[in-house]
Amino acid sequence: MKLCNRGADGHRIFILLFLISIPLFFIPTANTQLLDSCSTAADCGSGLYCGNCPSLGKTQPFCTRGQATIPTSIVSGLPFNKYTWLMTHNAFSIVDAPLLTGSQRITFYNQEDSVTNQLTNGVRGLMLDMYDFQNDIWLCHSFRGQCYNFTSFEPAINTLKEVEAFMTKNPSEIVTIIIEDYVHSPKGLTRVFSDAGLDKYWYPVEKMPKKGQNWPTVNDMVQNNHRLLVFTSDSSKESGEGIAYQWRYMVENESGDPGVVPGSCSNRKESKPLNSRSSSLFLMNYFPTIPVQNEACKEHSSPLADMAGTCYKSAGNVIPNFVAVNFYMRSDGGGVFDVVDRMNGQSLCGCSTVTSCQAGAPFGSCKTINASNTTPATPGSAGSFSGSVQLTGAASTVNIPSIFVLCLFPFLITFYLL
Ligand SMILES: *C1O[C@H](CO)[C@@H](O)[C@H](O)[C@H]1NC(C)=O
Ligand SMILES: *[C@@H]1O[C@H](CO)[C@@H](O)[C@H](O)[C@H]1NC(C)=O
Ligand SMILES: *[C@@H]1O[C@H](CO)[C@@H](O)[C@H](O)[C@H]1NC(C)=O
Repeated sequence: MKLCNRGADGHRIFILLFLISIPLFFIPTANTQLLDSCSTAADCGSGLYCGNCPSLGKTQPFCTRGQATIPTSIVSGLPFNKYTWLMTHNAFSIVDAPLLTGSQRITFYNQEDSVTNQLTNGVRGLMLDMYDFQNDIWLCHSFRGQCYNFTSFEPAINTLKEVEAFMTKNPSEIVTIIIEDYVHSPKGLTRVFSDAGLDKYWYPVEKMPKKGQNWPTVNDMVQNNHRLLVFTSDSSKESGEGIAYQWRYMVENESGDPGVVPGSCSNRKESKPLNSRSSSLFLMNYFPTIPVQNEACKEHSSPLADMAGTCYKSAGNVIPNFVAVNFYMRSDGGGVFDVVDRMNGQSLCGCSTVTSCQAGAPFGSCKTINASNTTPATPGSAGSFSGSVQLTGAASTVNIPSIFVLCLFPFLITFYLL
Protein backbone atom coordinates (compact mmCIF):
# COMPACT_ATOMS: atom_id res chain seq x y z
CA MET A 1 0.00 0.00 0.00
CA LYS A 2 1.53 3.27 -1.09
CA LEU A 3 -1.56 5.26 -0.26
CA CYS A 4 -0.09 7.04 2.73
CA ASN A 5 3.27 7.74 1.24
CA ARG A 6 2.55 11.32 0.38
CA GLY A 7 5.65 13.37 1.30
CA ALA A 8 5.16 17.12 1.34
CA ASP A 9 1.53 16.86 0.34
CA GLY A 10 0.89 15.17 3.64
CA HIS A 11 1.41 18.38 5.56
CA ARG A 12 -1.12 20.30 3.61
CA ILE A 13 -3.60 17.49 3.94
CA PHE A 14 -3.01 17.34 7.62
CA ILE A 15 -3.61 21.06 8.06
CA LEU A 16 -6.74 20.86 5.98
CA LEU A 17 -8.00 17.94 8.02
CA PHE A 18 -7.26 19.79 11.17
CA LEU A 19 -9.24 22.81 10.03
CA ILE A 20 -12.14 20.66 9.03
CA SER A 21 -12.19 18.84 12.30
CA ILE A 22 -12.15 21.94 14.52
CA PRO A 23 -15.93 22.28 14.49
CA LEU A 24 -16.25 18.58 15.23
CA PHE A 25 -14.26 18.92 18.41
CA PHE A 26 -15.99 22.07 19.48
CA ILE A 27 -19.54 20.83 19.28
CA PRO A 28 -19.62 17.40 20.82
CA THR A 29 -22.33 18.35 23.31
CA ALA A 30 -24.11 20.88 21.12
CA ASN A 31 -27.19 18.75 20.85
CA THR A 32 -27.71 18.64 24.58
CA GLN A 33 -27.42 22.42 24.74
CA LEU A 34 -29.78 22.77 21.86
CA LEU A 35 -32.37 20.73 23.69
CA ASP A 36 -32.26 23.06 26.67
CA SER A 37 -34.01 26.03 25.22
CA CYS A 38 -35.92 24.80 22.18
CA SER A 39 -35.92 21.08 22.21
CA THR A 40 -37.98 20.45 19.10
CA ALA A 41 -39.19 22.28 16.05
CA ALA A 42 -42.60 22.24 17.72
CA ASP A 43 -41.32 24.75 20.27
CA CYS A 44 -40.84 27.23 17.47
CA GLY A 45 -44.07 26.86 15.57
CA SER A 46 -44.98 26.02 12.03
CA GLY A 47 -42.24 25.89 9.42
CA LEU A 48 -39.47 26.52 11.89
CA TYR A 49 -36.90 24.41 13.56
CA CYS A 50 -34.56 24.81 16.44
CA GLY A 51 -30.88 25.26 15.75
CA ASN A 52 -27.80 27.25 16.59
CA CYS A 53 -24.92 28.65 14.60
CA PRO A 54 -21.65 28.28 16.48
CA SER A 55 -19.59 29.33 13.50
CA LEU A 56 -21.18 32.77 13.86
CA GLY A 57 -20.77 32.71 17.63
CA LYS A 58 -24.42 31.88 18.22
CA THR A 59 -24.14 28.87 20.41
CA GLN A 60 -27.57 29.12 22.04
CA PRO A 61 -30.24 27.44 20.00
CA PHE A 62 -32.92 29.56 18.48
CA CYS A 63 -35.74 29.08 16.06
CA THR A 64 -34.71 29.19 12.42
CA ARG A 65 -36.64 28.61 9.28
CA GLY A 66 -36.94 25.01 8.24
CA GLN A 67 -39.39 25.13 5.36
CA ALA A 68 -39.64 26.91 2.07
CA THR A 69 -42.52 29.03 0.91
CA ILE A 70 -43.92 27.35 -2.16
CA PRO A 71 -44.04 30.29 -4.56
CA THR A 72 -46.77 28.82 -6.74
CA SER A 73 -49.08 28.84 -3.73
CA ILE A 74 -48.90 32.64 -3.75
CA VAL A 75 -48.37 33.52 -7.40
CA SER A 76 -49.51 30.87 -9.84
CA GLY A 77 -49.79 30.84 -13.57
CA LEU A 78 -46.37 32.20 -14.57
CA PRO A 79 -43.90 30.34 -16.78
CA PHE A 80 -41.86 27.78 -14.83
CA ASN A 81 -38.64 29.69 -15.50
CA LYS A 82 -39.88 32.72 -13.56
CA TYR A 83 -39.72 30.84 -10.28
CA THR A 84 -36.82 30.08 -7.97
CA TRP A 85 -36.62 26.71 -6.25
CA LEU A 86 -34.55 25.33 -3.45
CA MET A 87 -32.32 22.47 -4.57
CA THR A 88 -30.28 20.07 -2.46
CA HIS A 89 -26.78 19.27 -3.65
CA ASN A 90 -26.17 15.51 -3.38
CA ALA A 91 -29.62 15.05 -1.89
CA PHE A 92 -28.88 11.35 -1.32
CA SER A 93 -25.65 11.87 0.60
CA ILE A 94 -27.27 11.87 3.99
CA VAL A 95 -25.46 11.76 7.30
CA ASP A 96 -26.04 8.41 9.00
CA ALA A 97 -27.58 6.82 5.92
CA PRO A 98 -27.63 3.06 6.50
CA LEU A 99 -24.69 1.07 5.16
CA LEU A 100 -26.42 -1.18 2.68
CA THR A 101 -23.34 -2.97 1.40
CA GLY A 102 -22.12 -3.74 4.88
CA SER A 103 -18.93 -1.79 4.24
CA GLN A 104 -17.83 1.22 6.21
CA ARG A 105 -18.51 4.34 4.17
CA ILE A 106 -15.66 6.70 3.42
CA THR A 107 -16.96 9.85 1.84
CA PHE A 108 -18.48 13.23 2.54
CA TYR A 109 -22.04 14.01 3.45
CA ASN A 110 -24.16 16.86 2.14
CA GLN A 111 -27.57 16.62 3.77
CA GLU A 112 -29.08 15.51 7.05
CA ASP A 113 -32.64 14.42 6.43
CA SER A 114 -34.35 12.01 4.09
CA VAL A 115 -35.32 12.97 0.57
CA THR A 116 -38.96 12.66 1.59
CA ASN A 117 -38.37 15.14 4.34
CA GLN A 118 -36.46 17.46 2.03
CA LEU A 119 -39.43 17.48 -0.32
CA THR A 120 -41.85 17.99 2.53
CA ASN A 121 -39.84 21.00 3.63
CA GLY A 122 -40.16 22.55 0.21
CA VAL A 123 -37.03 21.39 -1.59
CA ARG A 124 -38.05 21.11 -5.26
CA GLY A 125 -34.76 20.21 -6.89
CA LEU A 126 -32.59 17.16 -6.18
CA MET A 127 -29.06 16.61 -7.39
CA LEU A 128 -28.42 12.88 -7.64
CA ASP A 129 -25.23 11.09 -8.72
CA MET A 130 -26.09 7.83 -10.46
CA TYR A 131 -23.81 4.90 -11.24
CA ASP A 132 -23.97 1.37 -12.53
CA PHE A 133 -23.35 -0.71 -9.42
CA GLN A 134 -24.19 -4.24 -8.30
CA ASN A 135 -26.24 -4.91 -11.44
CA ASP A 136 -28.40 -1.95 -10.64
CA ILE A 137 -28.25 1.85 -10.54
CA TRP A 138 -27.05 3.34 -7.30
CA LEU A 139 -26.64 6.75 -5.78
CA CYS A 140 -23.02 7.10 -4.98
CA HIS A 141 -20.03 9.42 -4.81
CA SER A 142 -17.47 9.33 -7.53
CA PHE A 143 -14.12 7.64 -7.77
CA ARG A 144 -13.17 7.96 -11.42
CA GLY A 145 -16.75 7.58 -12.46
CA GLN A 146 -17.07 4.32 -10.59
CA CYS A 147 -19.06 3.47 -7.50
CA TYR A 148 -17.51 1.43 -4.71
CA ASN A 149 -19.01 -0.14 -1.64
CA PHE A 150 -17.32 2.46 0.50
CA THR A 151 -18.73 5.41 -1.46
CA SER A 152 -22.18 3.98 -2.12
CA PHE A 153 -25.49 5.07 -0.59
CA GLU A 154 -28.46 3.19 -1.97
CA PRO A 155 -30.18 1.93 -5.10
CA ALA A 156 -31.55 4.92 -7.00
CA ILE A 157 -34.97 3.36 -7.13
CA ASN A 158 -35.39 3.80 -3.37
CA THR A 159 -35.00 7.55 -3.65
CA LEU A 160 -37.01 7.78 -6.86
CA LYS A 161 -39.87 5.96 -5.14
CA GLU A 162 -39.79 8.59 -2.41
CA VAL A 163 -40.13 11.22 -5.13
CA GLU A 164 -43.00 9.31 -6.70
CA ALA A 165 -44.83 9.04 -3.39
CA PHE A 166 -44.42 12.75 -2.75
CA MET A 167 -45.60 13.75 -6.21
CA THR A 168 -48.60 11.49 -6.01
CA LYS A 169 -49.56 12.90 -2.64
CA ASN A 170 -49.00 16.49 -3.80
CA PRO A 171 -50.56 16.71 -7.26
CA SER A 172 -49.68 20.33 -7.90
CA GLU A 173 -46.00 20.17 -7.03
CA ILE A 174 -43.24 20.26 -9.66
CA VAL A 175 -39.93 18.52 -8.96
CA THR A 176 -36.64 18.77 -10.83
CA ILE A 177 -33.94 16.11 -10.74
CA ILE A 178 -30.43 16.79 -12.00
CA ILE A 179 -28.42 13.63 -12.57
CA GLU A 180 -24.67 13.51 -12.48
CA ASP A 181 -24.76 10.58 -14.81
CA TYR A 182 -22.24 7.73 -14.84
CA VAL A 183 -24.75 5.13 -15.96
CA HIS A 184 -23.73 3.18 -19.06
CA SER A 185 -26.11 0.25 -18.92
CA PRO A 186 -28.40 0.48 -21.95
CA LYS A 187 -31.66 2.20 -21.04
CA GLY A 188 -30.61 1.93 -17.41
CA LEU A 189 -32.00 5.33 -16.45
CA THR A 190 -35.16 4.83 -18.44
CA ARG A 191 -35.80 1.61 -16.60
CA VAL A 192 -35.14 2.89 -13.10
CA PHE A 193 -37.43 5.90 -13.53
CA SER A 194 -40.11 3.72 -15.03
CA ASP A 195 -39.77 1.10 -12.27
CA ALA A 196 -40.16 3.88 -9.72
CA GLY A 197 -43.46 4.86 -11.33
CA LEU A 198 -42.23 8.27 -12.42
CA ASP A 199 -43.06 7.95 -16.12
CA LYS A 200 -46.49 9.39 -15.51
CA TYR A 201 -45.05 12.71 -14.35
CA TRP A 202 -42.29 12.94 -16.95
CA TYR A 203 -41.86 16.25 -18.78
CA PRO A 204 -41.18 15.22 -22.40
CA VAL A 205 -37.85 16.46 -23.69
CA GLU A 206 -39.34 17.38 -27.06
CA LYS A 207 -41.57 19.91 -25.32
CA MET A 208 -38.70 21.66 -23.54
CA PRO A 209 -37.85 25.12 -24.88
CA LYS A 210 -34.57 24.86 -26.75
CA LYS A 211 -33.87 28.44 -27.72
CA GLY A 212 -34.26 30.24 -24.47
CA GLN A 213 -38.01 30.76 -24.74
CA ASN A 214 -40.23 30.73 -21.70
CA TRP A 215 -41.30 27.39 -20.29
CA PRO A 216 -45.01 26.62 -20.08
CA THR A 217 -46.76 28.02 -17.05
CA VAL A 218 -46.68 26.04 -13.85
CA ASN A 219 -50.44 25.62 -14.20
CA ASP A 220 -50.04 24.02 -17.63
CA MET A 221 -47.37 21.72 -16.32
CA VAL A 222 -49.62 20.62 -13.49
CA GLN A 223 -52.66 20.19 -15.73
CA ASN A 224 -50.68 18.05 -18.16
CA ASN A 225 -49.06 16.19 -15.30
CA HIS A 226 -45.68 17.15 -16.72
CA ARG A 227 -44.43 17.76 -13.24
CA LEU A 228 -41.09 15.98 -13.22
CA LEU A 229 -38.13 17.60 -14.96
CA VAL A 230 -35.12 15.34 -15.34
CA PHE A 231 -31.77 16.50 -16.65
CA THR A 232 -28.64 14.43 -17.25
CA SER A 233 -24.99 15.41 -17.54
CA ASP A 234 -24.55 12.83 -20.32
CA SER A 235 -25.41 14.41 -23.65
CA SER A 236 -25.88 11.03 -25.37
CA LYS A 237 -28.93 10.28 -23.23
CA GLU A 238 -31.04 12.95 -24.90
CA SER A 239 -31.28 11.28 -28.29
CA GLY A 240 -30.73 7.82 -26.82
CA GLU A 241 -33.33 7.83 -24.06
CA GLY A 242 -35.18 11.13 -24.24
CA ILE A 243 -33.55 12.49 -21.10
CA ALA A 244 -32.74 16.17 -21.40
CA TYR A 245 -29.06 17.11 -21.55
CA GLN A 246 -28.73 19.60 -18.73
CA TRP A 247 -26.62 22.26 -20.39
CA ARG A 248 -28.83 22.52 -23.38
CA TYR A 249 -31.55 23.98 -21.17
CA MET A 250 -29.72 25.47 -18.28
CA VAL A 251 -26.79 27.73 -17.54
CA GLU A 252 -24.95 26.95 -14.36
CA ASN A 253 -22.49 28.78 -12.23
CA GLU A 254 -19.31 27.15 -10.99
CA SER A 255 -19.87 24.65 -8.18
CA GLY A 256 -17.67 23.91 -5.20
CA ASP A 257 -15.12 26.39 -3.91
CA PRO A 258 -14.93 28.46 -7.11
CA GLY A 259 -18.66 29.00 -6.76
CA VAL A 260 -18.41 30.66 -3.37
CA VAL A 261 -15.83 33.34 -4.15
CA PRO A 262 -17.48 36.61 -3.07
CA GLY A 263 -18.24 38.91 -5.95
CA SER A 264 -17.71 36.24 -8.58
CA CYS A 265 -20.32 34.15 -10.30
CA SER A 266 -18.96 32.25 -13.29
CA ASN A 267 -20.38 29.52 -15.42
CA ARG A 268 -19.12 25.98 -14.97
CA LYS A 269 -17.20 24.73 -17.94
CA GLU A 270 -19.98 22.58 -19.37
CA SER A 271 -22.35 25.50 -19.25
CA LYS A 272 -22.76 28.32 -21.69
CA PRO A 273 -21.94 31.76 -20.23
CA LEU A 274 -24.44 32.75 -17.60
CA ASN A 275 -25.70 35.64 -19.64
CA SER A 276 -26.45 33.35 -22.56
CA ARG A 277 -30.02 33.84 -23.60
CA SER A 278 -30.33 30.51 -25.36
CA SER A 279 -31.14 28.65 -22.17
CA SER A 280 -34.00 29.78 -20.03
CA LEU A 281 -33.09 28.02 -16.79
CA PHE A 282 -30.32 29.16 -14.49
CA LEU A 283 -28.84 27.03 -11.72
CA MET A 284 -26.86 28.72 -9.01
CA ASN A 285 -24.59 26.47 -6.98
CA TYR A 286 -23.67 27.68 -3.56
CA PHE A 287 -21.68 25.18 -1.55
CA PRO A 288 -18.03 24.70 -0.71
CA THR A 289 -16.14 21.74 -2.17
CA ILE A 290 -15.90 20.11 1.23
CA PRO A 291 -19.21 20.12 3.06
CA VAL A 292 -18.98 20.91 6.77
CA GLN A 293 -22.25 20.79 8.68
CA ASN A 294 -21.36 23.33 11.29
CA GLU A 295 -20.19 25.87 8.73
CA ALA A 296 -23.34 25.68 6.64
CA CYS A 297 -25.34 28.06 8.83
CA LYS A 298 -22.73 30.73 8.16
CA GLU A 299 -22.68 30.06 4.42
CA HIS A 300 -26.46 30.40 4.39
CA SER A 301 -26.48 33.84 5.99
CA SER A 302 -25.36 37.02 4.26
CA PRO A 303 -22.79 35.40 1.89
CA LEU A 304 -25.56 33.51 0.12
CA ALA A 305 -27.73 36.58 -0.18
CA ASP A 306 -24.77 38.53 -1.57
CA MET A 307 -23.99 35.80 -4.05
CA ALA A 308 -27.57 35.74 -5.24
CA GLY A 309 -27.07 39.38 -6.18
CA THR A 310 -23.73 38.70 -7.85
CA CYS A 311 -25.11 35.85 -9.90
CA TYR A 312 -28.11 37.92 -10.87
CA LYS A 313 -25.79 40.52 -12.34
CA SER A 314 -23.46 37.95 -13.98
CA ALA A 315 -26.41 36.41 -15.69
CA GLY A 316 -27.51 39.76 -17.10
CA ASN A 317 -30.14 40.45 -14.46
CA VAL A 318 -31.67 37.04 -14.50
CA ILE A 319 -32.68 35.52 -11.20
CA PRO A 320 -31.50 31.94 -10.70
CA ASN A 321 -34.20 29.26 -10.94
CA PHE A 322 -32.46 26.82 -8.67
CA VAL A 323 -30.34 27.52 -5.65
CA ALA A 324 -28.34 24.39 -4.78
CA VAL A 325 -26.88 24.06 -1.30
CA ASN A 326 -25.57 21.58 1.26
CA PHE A 327 -27.31 21.12 4.65
CA TYR A 328 -30.16 23.27 3.44
CA MET A 329 -31.90 23.85 6.76
CA ARG A 330 -28.85 25.21 8.54
CA SER A 331 -28.85 28.97 8.95
CA ASP A 332 -28.62 31.85 11.39
CA GLY A 333 -32.29 32.68 10.91
CA GLY A 334 -33.87 32.88 7.49
CA GLY A 335 -31.18 31.02 5.60
CA VAL A 336 -31.71 29.75 2.09
CA PHE A 337 -35.45 29.98 2.62
CA ASP A 338 -35.38 33.76 3.00
CA VAL A 339 -33.00 34.17 0.10
CA VAL A 340 -35.24 32.12 -2.17
CA ASP A 341 -38.29 34.06 -0.95
CA ARG A 342 -36.60 37.32 -1.84
CA MET A 343 -35.66 36.06 -5.28
CA ASN A 344 -39.24 34.94 -5.90
CA GLY A 345 -40.58 38.21 -4.56
CA GLN A 346 -38.53 40.17 -7.06
CA SER A 347 -39.26 38.02 -10.05
CA LEU A 348 -42.87 37.09 -9.42
CA CYS A 349 -44.37 40.32 -8.19
CA GLY A 350 -41.69 42.98 -7.89
CA CYS A 351 -41.78 42.89 -4.08
CA SER A 352 -38.98 42.41 -1.61
CA THR A 353 -40.13 38.92 -0.72
CA VAL A 354 -42.66 36.48 -2.08
CA THR A 355 -44.83 36.68 1.03
CA SER A 356 -45.51 40.31 0.08
CA CYS A 357 -46.92 39.24 -3.27
CA GLN A 358 -50.69 39.36 -3.68
CA ALA A 359 -52.35 36.90 -5.98
CA GLY A 360 -53.78 38.64 -9.01
CA ALA A 361 -52.41 42.07 -8.05
CA PRO A 362 -50.39 44.12 -10.53
CA PHE A 363 -46.59 43.75 -10.54
CA GLY A 364 -45.10 45.92 -7.82
CA SER A 365 -48.23 46.00 -5.70
CA CYS A 366 -46.95 44.63 -2.43
CA LYS A 367 -48.59 43.61 0.79
CA THR A 368 -47.09 45.14 3.91
CA ILE A 369 -45.83 42.41 6.15
CA ASN A 370 -44.81 42.92 9.73
CA ALA A 371 -41.35 41.48 9.34
CA SER A 372 -39.45 41.93 12.56
CA ASN A 373 -35.91 42.40 11.22
CA THR A 374 -34.17 39.04 10.86
CA THR A 375 -36.55 36.82 12.76
CA PRO A 376 -37.70 33.92 10.67
CA ALA A 377 -40.90 34.42 8.80
CA THR A 378 -43.41 31.67 9.10
CA PRO A 379 -44.34 30.59 5.62
CA GLY A 380 -47.88 31.32 4.54
CA SER A 381 -50.09 28.46 5.53
CA ALA A 382 -51.02 27.70 1.95
CA GLY A 383 -47.42 26.98 1.13
CA SER A 384 -46.28 25.19 4.22
CA PHE A 385 -46.27 21.52 4.95
CA SER A 386 -46.61 19.74 8.22
CA GLY A 387 -43.26 17.98 7.96
CA SER A 388 -40.31 18.81 10.11
CA VAL A 389 -36.59 18.55 9.90
CA GLN A 390 -35.48 15.27 11.38
CA LEU A 391 -31.91 16.07 12.19
CA THR A 392 -30.02 12.95 12.97
CA GLY A 393 -28.07 14.67 15.69
CA ALA A 394 -24.66 13.57 14.49
CA ALA A 395 -22.37 16.57 14.63
CA SER A 396 -19.75 14.99 12.45
CA THR A 397 -19.34 15.34 8.76
CA VAL A 398 -16.56 12.89 8.06
CA ASN A 399 -17.56 10.27 10.57
CA ILE A 400 -15.05 7.70 9.48
CA PRO A 401 -11.81 6.44 10.93
CA SER A 402 -9.33 9.30 10.60
CA ILE A 403 -6.58 7.06 9.35
CA PHE A 404 -8.69 6.29 6.31
CA VAL A 405 -9.37 9.94 5.79
CA LEU A 406 -5.71 10.74 6.00
CA CYS A 407 -4.78 8.15 3.43
CA LEU A 408 -7.67 8.69 1.08
CA PHE A 409 -8.20 12.36 1.51
CA PRO A 410 -6.49 13.47 -1.70
CA PHE A 411 -8.55 10.97 -3.62
CA LEU A 412 -11.73 12.09 -1.98
CA ILE A 413 -11.02 15.69 -2.84
CA THR A 414 -10.04 14.88 -6.36
CA PHE A 415 -12.98 12.75 -7.22
CA TYR A 416 -15.71 13.86 -4.94
CA LEU A 417 -17.14 16.50 -7.23
CA LEU A 418 -16.21 15.04 -10.59
C1 LIG B 1 -18.29 32.61 -12.71
O1 LIG B 1 -17.56 32.40 -11.54
C2 LIG B 1 -16.15 32.36 -11.72
C3 LIG B 1 -15.54 31.99 -10.40
O2 LIG B 1 -16.41 31.29 -9.62
C4 LIG B 1 -15.63 33.66 -12.26
O3 LIG B 1 -14.23 33.58 -12.48
C5 LIG B 1 -16.32 33.97 -13.57
O4 LIG B 1 -15.97 35.22 -14.04
C6 LIG B 1 -17.82 33.93 -13.38
N1 LIG B 1 -18.48 34.07 -14.65
C7 LIG B 1 -19.42 34.93 -14.84
C8 LIG B 1 -20.03 34.95 -16.19
O5 LIG B 1 -19.77 35.66 -13.97
C1 LIG C 1 -19.48 -4.98 -1.66
O1 LIG C 1 -20.65 -5.31 -0.96
C2 LIG C 1 -21.28 -6.50 -1.39
C3 LIG C 1 -22.49 -6.72 -0.52
O2 LIG C 1 -23.46 -5.79 -0.80
C4 LIG C 1 -20.36 -7.70 -1.30
O3 LIG C 1 -20.98 -8.82 -1.85
C5 LIG C 1 -19.07 -7.39 -2.02
O4 LIG C 1 -18.16 -8.44 -1.82
C6 LIG C 1 -18.47 -6.09 -1.56
N1 LIG C 1 -17.31 -5.79 -2.35
C7 LIG C 1 -16.15 -5.49 -1.80
C8 LIG C 1 -15.03 -5.22 -2.75
O5 LIG C 1 -15.98 -5.45 -0.59
C1 LIG D 1 -49.05 44.64 11.58
O1 LIG D 1 -48.77 45.44 12.71
C2 LIG D 1 -49.80 46.38 12.97
C3 LIG D 1 -49.38 47.26 14.14
O2 LIG D 1 -48.27 46.71 14.80
C4 LIG D 1 -51.11 45.65 13.28
O3 LIG D 1 -52.15 46.58 13.53
C5 LIG D 1 -51.48 44.81 12.08
O4 LIG D 1 -52.62 44.05 12.39
C6 LIG D 1 -50.32 43.86 11.74
N1 LIG D 1 -50.64 43.17 10.52
C7 LIG D 1 -50.52 41.86 10.41
C8 LIG D 1 -50.87 41.30 9.08
O5 LIG D 1 -50.15 41.15 11.31
